Amino acid sequence: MPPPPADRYNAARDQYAALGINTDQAIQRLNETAISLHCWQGDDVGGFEASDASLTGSGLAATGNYPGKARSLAELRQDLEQAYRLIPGKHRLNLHACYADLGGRKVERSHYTVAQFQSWIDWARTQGLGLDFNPTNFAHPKAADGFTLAHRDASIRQYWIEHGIACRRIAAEMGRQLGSTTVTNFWIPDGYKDITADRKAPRERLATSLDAIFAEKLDPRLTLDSVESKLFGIGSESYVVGSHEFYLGYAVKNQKLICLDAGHFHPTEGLADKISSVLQFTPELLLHVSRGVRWDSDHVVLLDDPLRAIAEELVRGDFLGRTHIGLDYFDASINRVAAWAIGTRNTLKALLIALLEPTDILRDAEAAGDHTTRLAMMEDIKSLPWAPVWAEHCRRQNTPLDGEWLREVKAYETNVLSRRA
Ligand code: RNT
Ligand code: ZN
Repeated sequence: MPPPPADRYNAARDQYAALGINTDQAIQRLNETAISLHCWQGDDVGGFEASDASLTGSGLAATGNYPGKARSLAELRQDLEQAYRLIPGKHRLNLHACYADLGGRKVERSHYTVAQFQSWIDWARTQGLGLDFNPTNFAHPKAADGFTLAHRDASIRQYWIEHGIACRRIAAEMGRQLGSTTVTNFWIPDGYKDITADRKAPRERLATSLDAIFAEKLDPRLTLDSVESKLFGIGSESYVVGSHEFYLGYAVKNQKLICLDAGHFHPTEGLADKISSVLQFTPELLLHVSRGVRWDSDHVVLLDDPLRAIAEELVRGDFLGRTHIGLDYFDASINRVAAWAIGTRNTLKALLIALLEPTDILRDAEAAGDHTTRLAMMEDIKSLPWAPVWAEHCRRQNTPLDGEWLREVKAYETNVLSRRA
């Protein structure tokens, strides 16, 4: 018979205590850390505007045809409620503008107001969730050629500028009504498939468009703006207007948040190493926790070394208070509720492991120039018993343990998802 869970937690607590780590404090700190779940995992980045526009031209592709995808706002909310039941702690929802509640009417994205998002705000309040927000500069006739804010046609730029302005106002109202700051993240697909003759002019146009969007001063307690770079996309392999250098410069100059997406860099480039650099010069940071695989930047997040390194940096640098953690991936080949649960639980596990790290031992070795001890201890720390602490956290939050939550997903699939023809 294995020891009962409480004994396993107590043994782990004592082992960590001997290293100067208080497991109850780590659980407490983890519980104060919100993850923003991305609504778009629930329906393969579709949204419910009932337009014919597809993801073509956006560089985004959700592959797979696993049954049961949400076909309406009501179904998406139902699936989210199920996902949140599988995740310990209170978290957030990250909405894209294409999830507007249009009530069957046609409203231009440039004319969206809080009216199209009031049902989301009301629902979020009942669920105790904060909201984050994103303008949707894709899946739209005016984005069909893959250019939006950097378009050479001023009228198309103007449309997307107005959409951006509208989204910031909506976000501020979300933040006000829910009493929780909404991060508004700007990502655009603009770029070229092949070798580009003029790399300068589109970047000049993007900077001017962003300046127009951000001209209105909004209360930072209600909404914060972030800008997200990308190395390349499908169809923008050779040139992306909003590169890392572009947005890092823009964010530093204008004191915006930079959004670092783990799938948006060269494959051997780690996001973890960027955190302590950008936070020297930007007020706060948004993370899109994701996993790149070859040319795809959006696989389900695993408890792998890159994720653990990100969490270690956030904790070691005391950056959690200045970092907004969002998820960004979409997999249509597996149960979509499970995809949310797997990625979010892994992100929380990585944070817990980092919160349980006896960092002082590593820093002392480093300061003494004893790099042998630093490396040896880092490796030994990997065997410390974080799993019983995670189980204790799940128990305290009344959330299913590892080995349990999947049964709930399977039951939900049988009772709900499989009935969606
Ligand atoms: C695209 C960016 C962006 C999107 C979402 C849907 O490469 O990562 O964050 O995934 O806006
Ligand atoms: Zn992203």
